[in-house]
Amino acid sequence: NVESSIPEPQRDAWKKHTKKGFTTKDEFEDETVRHIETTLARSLFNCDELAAYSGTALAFRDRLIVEWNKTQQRQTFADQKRVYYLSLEFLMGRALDNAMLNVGLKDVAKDGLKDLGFRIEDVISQEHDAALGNGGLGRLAACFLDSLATMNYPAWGYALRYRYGIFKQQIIDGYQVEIPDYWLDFNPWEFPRHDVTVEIQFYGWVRKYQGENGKTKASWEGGEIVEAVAYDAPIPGYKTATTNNLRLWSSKAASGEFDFQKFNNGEYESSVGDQQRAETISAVLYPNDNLDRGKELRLKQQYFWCAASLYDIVRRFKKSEKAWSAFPDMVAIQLNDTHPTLAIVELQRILIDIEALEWDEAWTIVTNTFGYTNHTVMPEALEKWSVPLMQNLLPRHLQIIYDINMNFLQMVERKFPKDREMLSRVSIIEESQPKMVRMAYLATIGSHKVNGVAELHSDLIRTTVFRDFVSIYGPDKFTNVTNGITPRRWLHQANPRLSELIASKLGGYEFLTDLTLLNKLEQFADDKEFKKEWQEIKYANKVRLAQHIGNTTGISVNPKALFDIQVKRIHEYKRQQLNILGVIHRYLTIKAMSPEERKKLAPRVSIFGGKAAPGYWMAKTVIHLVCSVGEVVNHDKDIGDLLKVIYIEDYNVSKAEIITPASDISEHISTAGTEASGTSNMKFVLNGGLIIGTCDGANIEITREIGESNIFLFGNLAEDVEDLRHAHTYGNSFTLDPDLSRVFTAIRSGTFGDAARFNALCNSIVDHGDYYLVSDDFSSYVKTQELVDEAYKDQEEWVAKCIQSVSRMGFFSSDRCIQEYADMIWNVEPLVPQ
Ligand code: B1H
Ligand code: IMP
Repeated sequence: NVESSIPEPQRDAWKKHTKKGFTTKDEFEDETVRHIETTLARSLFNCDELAAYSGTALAFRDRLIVEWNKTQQRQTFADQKRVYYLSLEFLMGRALDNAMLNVGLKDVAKDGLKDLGFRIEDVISQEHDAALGNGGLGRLAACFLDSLATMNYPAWGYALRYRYGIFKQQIIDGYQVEIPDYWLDFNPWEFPRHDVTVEIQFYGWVRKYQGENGKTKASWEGGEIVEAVAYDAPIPGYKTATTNNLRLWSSKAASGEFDFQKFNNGEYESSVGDQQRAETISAVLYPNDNLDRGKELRLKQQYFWCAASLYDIVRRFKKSEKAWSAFPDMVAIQLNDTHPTLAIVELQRILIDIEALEWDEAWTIVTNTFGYTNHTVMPEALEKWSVPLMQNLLPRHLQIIYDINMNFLQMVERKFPKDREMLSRVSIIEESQPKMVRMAYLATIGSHKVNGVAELHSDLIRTTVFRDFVSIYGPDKFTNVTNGITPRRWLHQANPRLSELIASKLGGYEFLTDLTLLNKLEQFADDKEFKKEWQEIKYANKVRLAQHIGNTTGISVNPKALFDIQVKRIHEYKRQQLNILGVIHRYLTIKAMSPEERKKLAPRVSIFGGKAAPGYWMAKTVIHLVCSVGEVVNHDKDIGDLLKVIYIEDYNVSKAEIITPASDISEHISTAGTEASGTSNMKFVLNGGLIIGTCDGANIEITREIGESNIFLFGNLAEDVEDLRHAHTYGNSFTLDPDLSRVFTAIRSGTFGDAARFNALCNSIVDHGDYYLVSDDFSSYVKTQELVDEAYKDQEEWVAKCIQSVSRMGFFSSDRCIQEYADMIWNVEPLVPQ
């Protein structure tokens, strides 16, 4: 019963002309030149690298879209349960290289481009990153899309089509400067669907009326309408025909009569004003990682996106003409953090207000449909929305939230009679001034499963934020799915030579879709020849990074030195300050050494990178300190190659693909209990680098998998953090480690300039409670770094550790995560193309 706009007799003609897409070099060149000449109106005489990129991308896009169409058809015919991944962030990075590798035509493109006069690397690097995310949470969503398609799950991603992604970072005189990231000038990867639009309502009021059989009904009326337009991006699976869809919503003014009338009346400015206000909704990604600022526009973004996505999902469900009770058998919606929690309320509203279901029947459908992933326990990141704000913007939703809360609290009261404190603790509404809606509670109450993203994190949420909910619902509602990464992008694409070396030993590339096969590498950890090749590849990757550093900073670094890398968002909990204080300690120690002693040292390059949220003063101070230390150290004749301090500007996905394969040691040193998982830790180990880290997030499981002797762990444990903080605040003495004290003295005396600003950083540790326990972990950090120096001197042993670690990383594939979500939470089956 699948509809088609083409009548049966004409379909054969149609099918005859359906394109299959190129497969040979000749066909590739044909398509590329055609696009350059006709789509782009360029020629032999003015085709630059950007035009070559555009033509190549369009040729691959055509190919993807053939498979995309077939996949959508196949999924429509199969009419089975689909997964919908709702995430405000998808940090996709570049698409062309990924598309080439996934359809298995990179070599064809390489040869074809060579024929046409271009180097494939230069063409690939023309692409602007799709940077619709802040960091780990957004990149996780991107890895999940890759795994979902590769494993043939019928799955959709839903997000916003921000006109501006995460800002571009410039470092000017050692300070971060933010530049808007306008990325849509030429984006061959998206398809505007001007026929797929949804009208989204805001503000207005609720009208109560008598429905059939005398029941009171509610209807949301008035207010204003904004239109959501769909833009689709194809998501190709690796070596499969499955090509899923990422649907991004863009906002524009509804083409209603209201505007038209204003326009007719000559109120041009005001009619344009309405339009601009509408377009503002999807204009920009909020650049905060792990921080909730409670802005009205952000709430508008959330509702706009949730409502458009749900409309689409419900429409698709309705096409199969099943009973509403079958909804959860056809639809699984995963909430990536609390940002899409309004989807729960919106589905309940659709079911009771529009589809006229009874509350309980609707609520059963809703809770069986949603799953919620929590990504943080940091109090400042837990979303809360002010009740007055919500009352104004979404009056009907607020009522529904109150009803959800009342039903929930009545259930709790039955279970724990007279425990009033429990009621106020678990209420969705926080009785503050103003009252606040606690989104994590709403998400938990409205979902059938809640998961954390690493074992420690999942344990922590069960014992802290959701402690009461565990006693209310029982422990089974709360589970763990440890994060993972896609080996296609983070090994094969980023580190092609290592991937090839591994394939040569394992007899093929099957490990890219079954990462546990890496365990067969372990037998080569003592193989001299293999180790030599392994080292050569690492060295070549370091040379590549050294070139990038040279080109962008003008500083030349020795690729033979130990590369020590910390790249991630700048945040106090991630403790880049601990790293730079350790670097200063190293610098002062080298300065105090005799030339003989210096000769015994292993040269090091300390590499930092990452963005600070524009309003996060302390994070920006850390960037400034790193750059200022670099200024001094890198020009100190006593130091030479022994220590270099580098800040890599504008860290993003495509830079990560250069940086990750080049690391000897990387730093994952968050205060224990603060980093929910971390995913770059997995990427670095998978690329043959070792890590120094705290017992936090996924570091713990990485240790369990690769073995304690292959990781440099240090610092206090999560279970001791609270006592240590208490001691800082209420203890009577604060004794600073003498080494750390020496570092502070150097900073405060102006060795690195800007003493006033850096004093504040020192004071946050010495005078203001040292919330992130830098002083508590400093000495064990420094000692562990000395162990790293020692270990690096024995290269034979070091490489053996790296190989052994890589061979044991199979668990951290995002394919394994998706399998766990599919089995434990979504209950969906793959649809394998024939
Ligand atoms: C993570 C966020 C986050 N957790 C709020 N929470 C945001 C919260 O814009 N906001 O309001 C944006 C991002 N991001 C990260 O998720 C964790 O810190 C990492 O430890 C984890 O690896 C990652 C993926 O699970
Ligand atoms: P949706 O599920 O209605 O959003 O459809 C997604 C895509 O699947 C559409 O854009 C179509 O290209 C394709 N599609 C949906 N229904 C059919 C069908 O009945 N036959 C063929 N393709 C379909």
